[in-house]
Amino acid sequence: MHKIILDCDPGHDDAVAILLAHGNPEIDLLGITTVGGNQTLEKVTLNARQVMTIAGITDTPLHAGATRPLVRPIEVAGDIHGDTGMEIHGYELPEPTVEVEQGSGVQFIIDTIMREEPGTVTIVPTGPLTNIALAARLEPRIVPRVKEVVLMGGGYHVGNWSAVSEFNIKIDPEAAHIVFNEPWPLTMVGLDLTHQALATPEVEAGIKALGTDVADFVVGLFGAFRKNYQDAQGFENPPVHDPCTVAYIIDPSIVSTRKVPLDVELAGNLTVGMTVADFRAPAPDDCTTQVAVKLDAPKFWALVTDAIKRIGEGINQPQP
Ligand SMILES: [Ca+2]
Repeated sequence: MHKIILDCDPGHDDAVAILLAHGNPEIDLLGITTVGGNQTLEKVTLNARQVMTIAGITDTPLHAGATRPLVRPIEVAGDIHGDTGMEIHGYELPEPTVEVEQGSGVQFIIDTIMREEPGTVTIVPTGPLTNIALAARLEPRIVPRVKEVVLMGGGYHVGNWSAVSEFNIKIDPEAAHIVFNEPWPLTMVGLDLTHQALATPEVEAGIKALGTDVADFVVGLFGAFRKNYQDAQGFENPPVHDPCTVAYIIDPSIVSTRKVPLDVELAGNLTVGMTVADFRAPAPDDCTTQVAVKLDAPKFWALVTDAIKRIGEGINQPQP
Protein backbone atom coordinates (compact mmCIF):
# COMPACT_ATOMS: atom_id res chain seq x y z
CA MET A 1 0.00 0.00 0.00
CA HIS A 2 1.18 3.48 -0.86
CA LYS A 3 0.22 6.08 1.74
CA ILE A 4 -0.53 9.42 0.12
CA ILE A 5 -1.85 12.87 0.93
CA LEU A 6 -3.63 14.39 -2.06
CA ASP A 7 -3.32 18.20 -2.10
CA CYS A 8 -5.64 19.47 -4.81
CA ASP A 9 -7.83 22.20 -6.33
CA PRO A 10 -10.77 20.34 -7.94
CA GLY A 11 -10.85 20.85 -10.86
CA HIS A 12 -12.00 18.24 -13.38
CA ASP A 13 -8.73 16.34 -13.44
CA ASP A 14 -8.27 16.65 -9.67
CA ALA A 15 -11.65 14.94 -9.33
CA VAL A 16 -10.38 12.02 -11.41
CA ALA A 17 -7.21 11.90 -9.27
CA ILE A 18 -9.39 11.62 -6.15
CA LEU A 19 -11.39 8.79 -7.74
CA LEU A 20 -8.25 6.92 -8.80
CA ALA A 21 -6.70 7.28 -5.34
CA HIS A 22 -9.87 6.08 -3.62
CA GLY A 23 -10.78 3.35 -6.06
CA ASN A 24 -7.37 1.72 -6.47
CA PRO A 25 -6.55 -0.94 -3.85
CA GLU A 26 -2.82 -0.06 -3.82
CA ILE A 27 -3.42 3.46 -2.47
CA ASP A 28 -4.03 4.35 1.17
CA LEU A 29 -5.49 7.86 0.94
CA LEU A 30 -4.58 9.41 4.31
CA GLY A 31 -6.25 12.73 3.61
CA ILE A 32 -7.30 15.30 1.06
CA THR A 33 -6.27 18.94 1.36
CA THR A 34 -7.44 21.79 -0.83
CA VAL A 35 -5.71 24.92 -2.07
CA GLY A 36 -6.92 27.99 -3.94
CA GLY A 37 -6.01 27.49 -7.61
CA ASN A 38 -8.33 26.46 -10.44
CA GLN A 39 -10.94 28.42 -8.51
CA THR A 40 -11.17 30.06 -5.09
CA LEU A 41 -10.52 27.90 -2.04
CA GLU A 42 -14.21 28.05 -1.15
CA LYS A 43 -15.26 26.69 -4.55
CA VAL A 44 -12.59 23.96 -4.86
CA THR A 45 -13.32 22.77 -1.32
CA LEU A 46 -17.03 22.50 -2.13
CA ASN A 47 -16.07 20.56 -5.25
CA ALA A 48 -13.90 18.18 -3.20
CA ARG A 49 -16.87 17.57 -0.89
CA GLN A 50 -19.07 16.80 -3.88
CA VAL A 51 -16.57 14.37 -5.39
CA MET A 52 -16.18 12.63 -2.03
CA THR A 53 -19.97 12.43 -1.66
CA ILE A 54 -20.43 10.91 -5.12
CA ALA A 55 -17.62 8.41 -4.52
CA GLY A 56 -18.70 7.55 -0.98
CA ILE A 57 -15.40 8.68 0.55
CA THR A 58 -16.39 8.89 4.19
CA ASP A 59 -13.28 7.63 5.97
CA THR A 60 -10.76 10.14 4.59
CA PRO A 61 -10.39 13.55 6.24
CA LEU A 62 -10.76 16.70 4.11
CA HIS A 63 -8.99 19.88 5.20
CA ALA A 64 -8.92 23.27 3.47
CA GLY A 65 -5.55 24.98 3.13
CA ALA A 66 -4.25 28.23 1.69
CA THR A 67 -6.66 30.67 0.09
CA ARG A 68 -4.12 32.35 -2.18
CA PRO A 69 -0.51 32.25 -3.41
CA LEU A 70 2.34 33.19 -1.04
CA VAL A 71 3.22 36.48 -2.71
CA ARG A 72 1.16 37.11 -5.81
CA PRO A 73 -2.54 37.89 -6.26
CA ILE A 74 -4.82 34.93 -6.87
CA GLU A 75 -5.49 33.89 -10.47
CA VAL A 76 -8.07 31.25 -11.35
CA ALA A 77 -8.55 29.11 -14.45
CA GLY A 78 -12.19 29.86 -15.24
CA ASP A 79 -11.66 29.35 -18.96
CA ILE A 80 -10.75 25.70 -18.38
CA HIS A 81 -12.69 24.74 -15.26
CA GLY A 82 -15.66 27.13 -15.43
CA ASP A 83 -17.08 29.52 -12.85
CA THR A 84 -17.63 26.76 -10.30
CA GLY A 85 -14.20 25.19 -10.87
CA MET A 86 -15.90 21.93 -11.82
CA GLU A 87 -18.33 22.79 -14.63
CA ILE A 88 -20.20 19.67 -15.70
CA HIS A 89 -22.48 18.65 -18.58
CA GLY A 90 -25.55 16.48 -18.14
CA TYR A 91 -25.05 15.53 -14.51
CA GLU A 92 -26.52 17.15 -11.42
CA LEU A 93 -24.00 17.52 -8.62
CA PRO A 94 -25.35 16.42 -5.23
CA GLU A 95 -25.67 18.39 -2.03
CA PRO A 96 -22.46 17.30 -0.32
CA THR A 97 -22.75 15.18 2.78
CA VAL A 98 -18.99 15.11 3.49
CA GLU A 99 -17.86 17.89 5.83
CA VAL A 100 -14.58 19.79 6.04
CA GLU A 101 -12.53 18.99 9.15
CA GLN A 102 -11.38 21.69 11.55
CA GLY A 103 -7.78 22.86 11.22
CA SER A 104 -5.75 24.03 8.25
CA GLY A 105 -4.73 21.61 5.54
CA VAL A 106 -1.16 22.81 6.08
CA GLN A 107 -1.22 21.65 9.71
CA PHE A 108 -2.87 18.38 8.66
CA ILE A 109 -0.02 17.67 6.24
CA ILE A 110 2.54 18.34 8.98
CA ASP A 111 0.70 16.30 11.63
CA THR A 112 0.21 13.35 9.30
CA ILE A 113 3.84 13.19 8.20
CA MET A 114 5.11 13.56 11.78
CA ARG A 115 2.69 10.83 12.94
CA GLU A 116 3.44 8.23 10.27
CA GLU A 117 6.66 6.21 10.02
CA PRO A 118 9.43 8.20 8.30
CA GLY A 119 9.77 7.44 4.61
CA THR A 120 6.25 6.10 4.17
CA VAL A 121 4.13 9.08 3.09
CA THR A 122 4.08 10.47 -0.45
CA ILE A 123 2.74 13.98 -0.97
CA VAL A 124 0.75 14.33 -4.19
CA PRO A 125 0.11 17.98 -5.07
CA THR A 126 -2.15 18.55 -8.07
CA GLY A 127 -2.68 22.29 -7.57
CA PRO A 128 -0.45 25.26 -6.76
CA LEU A 129 2.25 24.32 -4.23
CA THR A 130 1.24 26.87 -1.59
CA ASN A 131 0.24 24.36 1.12
CA ILE A 132 3.33 22.22 0.62
CA ALA A 133 5.69 25.22 0.76
CA LEU A 134 4.01 26.49 3.93
CA ALA A 135 4.22 23.05 5.55
CA ALA A 136 7.94 22.76 4.74
CA ARG A 137 8.64 26.20 6.21
CA LEU A 138 6.44 25.76 9.28
CA GLU A 139 7.85 22.31 10.16
CA PRO A 140 11.14 21.59 8.36
CA ARG A 141 11.36 18.19 10.07
CA ILE A 142 8.77 16.89 7.62
CA VAL A 143 11.19 17.18 4.71
CA PRO A 144 13.44 14.17 5.48
CA ARG A 145 10.39 12.16 6.62
CA VAL A 146 8.53 12.44 3.30
CA LYS A 147 8.99 9.45 1.01
CA GLU A 148 8.54 11.48 -2.15
CA VAL A 149 6.72 14.45 -3.66
CA VAL A 150 4.95 13.48 -6.88
CA LEU A 151 3.42 16.64 -8.29
CA MET A 152 1.44 17.68 -11.32
CA GLY A 153 2.88 20.91 -12.62
CA GLY A 154 5.43 22.48 -14.86
CA GLY A 155 6.91 21.07 -18.01
CA TYR A 156 10.31 20.98 -19.62
CA HIS A 157 9.20 22.06 -23.08
CA VAL A 158 5.89 23.90 -23.18
CA GLY A 159 3.62 25.92 -20.92
CA ASN A 160 -0.13 26.41 -20.77
CA TRP A 161 -0.43 29.61 -18.72
CA SER A 162 2.38 31.38 -20.51
CA ALA A 163 4.59 30.26 -23.39
CA VAL A 164 6.88 28.43 -21.00
CA SER A 165 5.02 28.07 -17.70
CA GLU A 166 2.27 25.77 -16.51
CA PHE A 167 -0.69 27.02 -14.42
CA ASN A 168 0.08 25.39 -11.03
CA ILE A 169 3.64 26.68 -11.04
CA LYS A 170 2.94 30.02 -12.71
CA ILE A 171 0.34 31.24 -10.25
CA ASP A 172 2.51 30.52 -7.16
CA PRO A 173 6.10 30.32 -8.40
CA GLU A 174 7.56 31.24 -5.01
CA ALA A 175 5.86 28.23 -3.42
CA ALA A 176 7.07 26.02 -6.27
CA HIS A 177 10.59 27.36 -5.81
CA ILE A 178 10.52 26.29 -2.17
CA VAL A 179 9.16 22.83 -2.94
CA PHE A 180 11.55 22.16 -5.85
CA ASN A 181 14.56 23.18 -3.77
CA GLU A 182 13.90 21.05 -0.68
CA PRO A 183 16.02 17.89 -0.66
CA TRP A 184 13.10 15.42 -0.75
CA PRO A 185 12.83 13.14 -3.78
CA LEU A 186 10.60 14.98 -6.26
CA THR A 187 8.94 13.79 -9.45
CA MET A 188 7.56 16.48 -11.72
CA VAL A 189 4.65 15.12 -13.73
CA GLY A 190 4.44 18.03 -16.13
CA LEU A 191 2.63 18.93 -19.31
CA ASP A 192 5.09 16.91 -21.42
CA LEU A 193 3.60 13.82 -19.78
CA THR A 194 0.03 14.86 -19.07
CA HIS A 195 -0.67 15.99 -22.63
CA GLN A 196 -0.44 12.26 -23.44
CA ALA A 197 -3.37 11.54 -21.05
CA LEU A 198 -6.17 12.52 -23.41
CA ALA A 199 -9.77 11.67 -22.65
CA THR A 200 -10.68 10.42 -26.12
CA PRO A 201 -14.23 9.39 -27.11
CA GLU A 202 -13.06 5.75 -26.76
CA VAL A 203 -11.90 6.34 -23.18
CA GLU A 204 -15.16 8.10 -22.38
CA ALA A 205 -17.23 5.28 -23.94
CA GLY A 206 -15.40 2.72 -21.78
CA ILE A 207 -16.27 4.67 -18.64
CA LYS A 208 -19.86 5.35 -19.73
CA ALA A 209 -20.35 1.61 -20.31
CA LEU A 210 -19.83 1.01 -16.58
CA GLY A 211 -23.36 2.41 -16.21
CA THR A 212 -22.96 3.71 -12.65
CA ASP A 213 -23.60 7.08 -11.08
CA VAL A 214 -19.90 7.78 -10.58
CA ALA A 215 -19.25 6.84 -14.23
CA ASP A 216 -21.96 9.30 -15.32
CA PHE A 217 -20.25 11.92 -13.17
CA VAL A 218 -16.90 11.37 -14.93
CA VAL A 219 -18.55 11.42 -18.37
CA GLY A 220 -20.19 14.73 -17.40
CA LEU A 221 -16.83 16.11 -16.31
CA PHE A 222 -15.17 15.06 -19.57
CA GLY A 223 -17.96 16.69 -21.59
CA ALA A 224 -17.40 20.13 -20.06
CA PHE A 225 -13.62 19.69 -19.94
CA ARG A 226 -13.47 18.78 -23.66
CA LYS A 227 -15.53 21.82 -24.68
CA ASN A 228 -13.46 24.20 -22.55
CA TYR A 229 -10.14 22.77 -23.78
CA GLN A 230 -11.32 23.01 -27.38
CA ASP A 231 -12.37 26.65 -26.93
CA ALA A 232 -9.44 27.83 -24.79
CA GLN A 233 -6.46 25.87 -26.08
CA GLY A 234 -7.51 24.14 -29.32
CA PHE A 235 -7.29 20.58 -27.97
CA GLU A 236 -9.52 18.00 -29.66
CA ASN A 237 -9.62 15.92 -26.46
CA PRO A 238 -8.84 17.24 -22.98
CA PRO A 239 -5.63 16.25 -21.20
CA VAL A 240 -6.53 14.76 -17.81
CA HIS A 241 -3.40 15.85 -16.00
CA ASP A 242 -3.73 15.16 -12.31
CA PRO A 243 -4.40 11.38 -12.05
CA CYS A 244 -1.10 10.74 -13.87
CA THR A 245 0.61 11.39 -10.51
CA VAL A 246 -1.41 8.73 -8.71
CA ALA A 247 -1.00 6.28 -11.60
CA TYR A 248 2.78 6.67 -11.41
CA ILE A 249 2.72 5.84 -7.69
CA ILE A 250 0.54 2.77 -8.26
CA ASP A 251 2.55 1.44 -11.21
CA PRO A 252 5.79 3.24 -12.16
CA SER A 253 5.87 1.30 -15.44
CA ILE A 254 3.00 3.53 -16.63
CA VAL A 255 5.16 6.66 -16.48
CA SER A 256 8.79 6.62 -17.59
CA THR A 257 10.99 9.22 -15.91
CA ARG A 258 14.33 10.88 -16.34
CA LYS A 259 16.54 12.21 -13.54
CA VAL A 260 17.42 15.86 -14.12
CA PRO A 261 18.21 18.94 -12.03
CA LEU A 262 15.14 21.20 -11.83
CA ASP A 263 14.52 24.74 -10.67
CA VAL A 264 11.79 27.37 -10.93
CA GLU A 265 12.26 30.77 -12.57
CA LEU A 266 11.13 33.67 -10.38
CA ALA A 267 12.61 36.74 -12.02
CA GLY A 268 12.12 36.53 -15.80
CA ASN A 269 9.80 39.00 -17.48
CA LEU A 270 8.70 36.38 -20.00
CA THR A 271 9.60 33.21 -18.13
CA VAL A 272 8.39 33.53 -14.53
CA GLY A 273 7.04 30.21 -13.34
CA MET A 274 9.05 28.24 -15.90
CA THR A 275 10.37 24.92 -14.61
CA VAL A 276 13.93 24.79 -15.87
CA ALA A 277 15.36 21.31 -16.47
CA ASP A 278 19.10 21.11 -17.06
CA PHE A 279 19.60 18.32 -19.59
CA ARG A 280 23.13 19.39 -20.59
CA ALA A 281 24.85 16.52 -18.84
CA PRO A 282 23.91 13.30 -17.03
CA ALA A 283 22.27 14.16 -13.70
CA PRO A 284 24.72 14.09 -10.78
CA ASP A 285 24.43 11.25 -8.28
CA ASP A 286 22.96 13.54 -5.61
CA CYS A 287 20.20 14.82 -7.90
CA THR A 288 16.84 14.34 -6.13
CA THR A 289 14.57 15.49 -8.95
CA GLN A 290 13.17 13.79 -12.01
CA VAL A 291 10.69 14.54 -14.77
CA ALA A 292 7.99 12.32 -16.20
CA VAL A 293 8.59 11.68 -19.89
CA LYS A 294 6.39 9.03 -21.48
CA LEU A 295 2.93 7.77 -20.55
CA ASP A 296 1.59 4.31 -21.31
CA ALA A 297 -1.85 5.74 -22.10
CA PRO A 298 -3.74 2.42 -22.51
CA LYS A 299 -2.47 1.18 -19.13
CA PHE A 300 -3.22 4.54 -17.54
CA TRP A 301 -6.82 4.61 -18.73
CA ALA A 302 -7.33 0.96 -17.77
CA LEU A 303 -6.25 1.85 -14.23
CA VAL A 304 -8.57 4.88 -14.07
CA THR A 305 -11.52 2.95 -15.50
CA ASP A 306 -10.94 0.09 -13.09
CA ALA A 307 -10.95 2.48 -10.11
CA ILE A 308 -14.22 4.06 -11.28
CA LYS A 309 -15.65 0.56 -11.71
CA ARG A 310 -14.68 -0.44 -8.17
CA ILE A 311 -16.21 2.72 -6.73
CA GLY A 312 -19.40 2.03 -8.66
CA GLU A 313 -19.48 -1.45 -7.13
CA GLY A 314 -19.49 0.15 -3.70
CA ILE A 315 -16.00 -0.42 -2.31
CA ASN A 316 -15.59 1.10 1.12
CA GLN A 317 -19.06 2.53 0.93
CA PRO A 318 -21.44 2.19 3.83
CA GLN A 319 -24.73 0.62 2.87
CA PRO A 320 -27.48 3.24 2.50
CA1 LIG B 1 -5.35 20.53 -10.29
